[in-house]
Amino acid sequence: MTKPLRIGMVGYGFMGRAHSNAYNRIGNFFPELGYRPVLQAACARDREKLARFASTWGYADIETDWRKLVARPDIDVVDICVPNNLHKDIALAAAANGKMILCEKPLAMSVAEGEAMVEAVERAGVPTMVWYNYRRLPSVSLAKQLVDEGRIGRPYHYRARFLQDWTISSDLPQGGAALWRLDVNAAGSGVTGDLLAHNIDTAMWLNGPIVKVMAETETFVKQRLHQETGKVEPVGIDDACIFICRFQNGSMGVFESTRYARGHKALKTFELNGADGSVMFDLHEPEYLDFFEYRSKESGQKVPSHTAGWRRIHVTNGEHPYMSHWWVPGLVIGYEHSFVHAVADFIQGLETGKPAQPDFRNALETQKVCEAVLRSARSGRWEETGVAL
Ligand code: SOE
Repeated sequence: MTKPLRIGMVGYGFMGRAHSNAYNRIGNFFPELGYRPVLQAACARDREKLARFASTWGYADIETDWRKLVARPDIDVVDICVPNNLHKDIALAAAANGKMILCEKPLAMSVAEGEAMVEAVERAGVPTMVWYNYRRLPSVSLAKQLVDEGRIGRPYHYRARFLQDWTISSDLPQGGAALWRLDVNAAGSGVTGDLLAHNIDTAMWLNGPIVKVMAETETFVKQRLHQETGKVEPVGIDDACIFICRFQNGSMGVFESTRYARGHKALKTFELNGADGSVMFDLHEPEYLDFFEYRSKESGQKVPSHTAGWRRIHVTNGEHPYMSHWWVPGLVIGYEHSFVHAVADFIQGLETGKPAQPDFRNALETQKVCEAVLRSARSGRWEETGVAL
């Protein structure tokens, strides 16, 4: 018997749509799951826009006050898809009402806020998950499988980039509906929390804890019109961030993120190089994982140099992570499916009692790295992350 999982969605922006789409798809493609999301109510302040969102995606009801939404007895899961400065208060109230919580990344504005959230949900004993969706692309999950199978061997290097160009114009205001990501009071940070957090989450999932970091940040446009105050105000976010780091396993990392890489909309890549092999991923071609096998795991032998080479694995067949749920081998899926997989994993966690990751506690570790990165950019020194995975 499939049980309903009644969703209370807070927010209706880009992520509200991505998550709602995932809830709507899951029953068709993962019919074996024991819970089926029901779009019970959506919540935002603008009633007219909210009503349009609710009818587009199929929410049965609307609320204009999140405090009412999180207290409703007909809601099982609160999904937080609003600017980062609201995550903590909504999560604390949802936990106090015994709700499960799905929260957009990054977990919080700061480690202190994140710790309060972890404490609240663990005290309430409610399942949680943070939407670090890129883990759930089949090719990224395959990279994890190859690492876990020991095909990379001793890791030496990790490198990751997330490059965009949408904030270059100094005419772009900060604050308000779509542009809260430029307002430090709403976002907490710039590319570090918004883009690098994704890369850090994937990196620590694949390659273990990051223990220390050394960073540089830059804010290229120093002031912008603030849409809420109507005044030109200083820009408090990092427009670009580069950092180097050490992983606990001894490997070295290099990360770069910017919203000023002219021409790049979402160049997101990572690479892990080890003694026995390497993997490379590029979001522009999400259905591929590039793999170099130096030593065959099966034979234990070095692959002969004249046949060794980078192999493009087309991650589309039923043996690849998640793919048996979709089409026939050779046919591709994309970005939106990573969110469907996140819902599937969360539900599976409810069924098995083995919580889907990253839960709030796990996502707090990414928050610690982000905070250490920003600290290092200010201090000009190496900073310990305090990550305890
Ligand atoms: C920013 O442009 C953004 O939408 C992030 O907020 C998302 O987390 C990222 O996946 C894509 O870029």
